[in-house]
Amino acid sequence: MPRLIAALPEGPVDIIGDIHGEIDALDRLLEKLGVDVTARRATRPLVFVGDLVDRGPDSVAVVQRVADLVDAGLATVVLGNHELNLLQGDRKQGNGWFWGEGGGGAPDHFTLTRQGVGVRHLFQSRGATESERRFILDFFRTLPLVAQNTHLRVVHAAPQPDAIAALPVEGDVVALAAEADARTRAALDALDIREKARQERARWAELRDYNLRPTEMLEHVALEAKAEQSGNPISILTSGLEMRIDYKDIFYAGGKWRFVARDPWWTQYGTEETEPDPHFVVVGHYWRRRPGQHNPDKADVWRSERDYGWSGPRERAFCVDFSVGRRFAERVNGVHPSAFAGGLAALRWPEGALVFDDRPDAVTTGLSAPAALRKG
Ligand SMILES: [Mn+2]
Repeated sequence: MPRLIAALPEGPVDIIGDIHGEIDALDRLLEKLGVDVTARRATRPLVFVGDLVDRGPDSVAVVQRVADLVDAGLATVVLGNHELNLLQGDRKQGNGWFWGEGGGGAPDHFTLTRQGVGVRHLFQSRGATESERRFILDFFRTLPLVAQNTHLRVVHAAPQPDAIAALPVEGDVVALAAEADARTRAALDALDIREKARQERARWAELRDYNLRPTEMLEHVALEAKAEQSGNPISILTSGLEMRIDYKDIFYAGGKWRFVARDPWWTQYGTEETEPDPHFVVVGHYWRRRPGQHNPDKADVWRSERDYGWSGPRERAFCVDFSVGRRFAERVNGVHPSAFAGGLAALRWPEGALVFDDRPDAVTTGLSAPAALRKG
């Protein structure tokens, strides 16, 4: 069984954001970082924050590339929610490639909104073969949930101390998540919340129809979603914390109407009154936008006071996911690659420089690294 908390080297590392099947972006970024894929050489260790797969053109190639780097001793990868979905056998929007094009039931579609109308499109992703599926699952089963050293902690979504403390040294992530979910379901059943949530969903076509926006707040759906998330340390680490939202803010995402949204833990990160977390923390998952690309939609949650800056009162939290996973939709919209809003980023630690696959120059994140790590 894999160790769930991996040790990172204490020196410089490059931390790479969510890739979502964008193999060309990954290869360009690796070249910029001085990684020679063929010779299996890198200038410094790499850390991947997870969400290697789904939505983009070739998730199989991305997993193969990253697995090669791990095999060569050059990289550490933490598990993201998209990897966890595949380990759990969960068919989700954007992961139909895993079951093979045309071989896994219904074709995998997504919905774009144009002038208030949902328009369906097919994902353009290469399908996996049977042997590729086995290889991918075998690789994902080896991945930890946390990677850290004295000063730096990397998880995919929320680095909640209680969730990390709840992890055994080694364990099967799928089994641990199932045990936690069973406990949560029993607690919700004792309050009859699951049955009431089921009835609420049934009134609204299981919440799947974009054109059927519920005209009421579904309180039990919200309660259930929040409890399922916060009762499961694996879910917290891989897909963050959730909070109930007001009815006016309900939104459609991932093929469903949503009554909870991502809880912005990073705005308070590092302010614990007792034993403050000593780590700087780097995550992915939050679809951060590059400056000038913000829009008022609800998925746009991660903002920083300065462009490319760190978050929280002590500026210790950083999201390195700059939404390269939006490129599949940008292509459908006819956006030229030179104008992609989303980019694949690497954060160079401890310098705090941010390198993009599609930008010539690195930008600074204004990181004030621990004194012990600073030169001079
Ligand atoms: Mn994610």
